[in-house]
Amino acid sequence: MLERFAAGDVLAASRAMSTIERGGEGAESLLDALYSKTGRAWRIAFTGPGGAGKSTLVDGMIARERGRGQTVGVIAEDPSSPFSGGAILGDRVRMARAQGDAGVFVRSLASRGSAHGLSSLAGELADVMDAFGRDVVILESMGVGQAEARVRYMADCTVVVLTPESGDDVQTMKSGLLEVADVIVVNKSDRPGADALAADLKSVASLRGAGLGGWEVCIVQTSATGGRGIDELGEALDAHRAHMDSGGRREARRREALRERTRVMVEERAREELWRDPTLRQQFDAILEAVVNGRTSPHRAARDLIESRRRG
Ligand SMILES: Nc1nc2c(ncn2[C@@H]2O[C@H](COP(=O)(O)OP(=O)(O)O)[C@@H](O)[C@H]2O)c(=O)[nH]1
Ligand SMILES: [Mg+2]
Repeated sequence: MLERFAAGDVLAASRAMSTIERGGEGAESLLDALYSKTGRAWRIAFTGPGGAGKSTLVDGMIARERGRGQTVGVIAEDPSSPFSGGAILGDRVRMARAQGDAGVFVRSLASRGSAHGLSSLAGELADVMDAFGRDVVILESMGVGQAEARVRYMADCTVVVLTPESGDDVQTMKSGLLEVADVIVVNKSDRPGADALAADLKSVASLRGAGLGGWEVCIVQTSATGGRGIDELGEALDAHRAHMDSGGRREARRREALRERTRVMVEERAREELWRDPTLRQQFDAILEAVVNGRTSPHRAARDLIESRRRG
């Protein structure tokens, strides 16, 4: 399978992704084997509330990338994702897609309803797309909020999509948004309130100035269904990419992301290993009785348990 994968066989890539989705040891050994082939693709994450227009915008970006000869992989954590493959920007691309454009590879995952938004599975599928040789990998995930801090580690560029309807929510999480977003899109700008929201975001962004990596969040207004602002969004993404490509910023961000990913894996394994120990589980049950009966506190119980384990 790896041979056919390396030869660009789409069926092999699709199988590889199914293996990853099943998880377990099969998924791990495959990811181990593919890892050295990753790192070439440019990754862009689109996040925002359901119905904000993410898929429609991604569609526009697919068309843009195809128009300049880039191959695209899309991972959508949204079972209802309706990708037409560039219906907005031109018939040429749509036609190409209709005839089975091999340069666009879309994988939808049924949302796992995870609190983390874009799950680690999506990141691993992005690795597969990357190893498969896609030039650009686009991730679409639902939800905006605190949990989306994780999105920062998923991609080279994070696009947060909002609409005039998200106005009130935006007020409460404005600073959090500015922390994770490289580009904020105010979509559905054909509706009332869009200009005010965009102006508000712009003033907050400029007050805040450049954030991590010396980039000031870029605010773009679009009307995705009407095709308005799509070029501006594309230009903002290009500008961000050019920024990241200089001064070693891209490498620095990837290093940060890999540190986070690896850290999470070490913690998960440590936790699993801990609870696999039957002695510990017995001790836990016993000490829990003492906690319930008020003879010791949860803090003390935890301290004693770990201490006795350390002593062996
Ligand atoms: N009025 C208006 N509707 C839009 C716009 N962009 C998307 N939509 C519509 O909003 C709905 C949700 O769009 P979709 O791209 O699936 O949103 P997603 O859930 O964020 O991926 C669809 O019916 C779109 O046609 C826009 O700019 N203006
Ligand atoms: Mg969608």
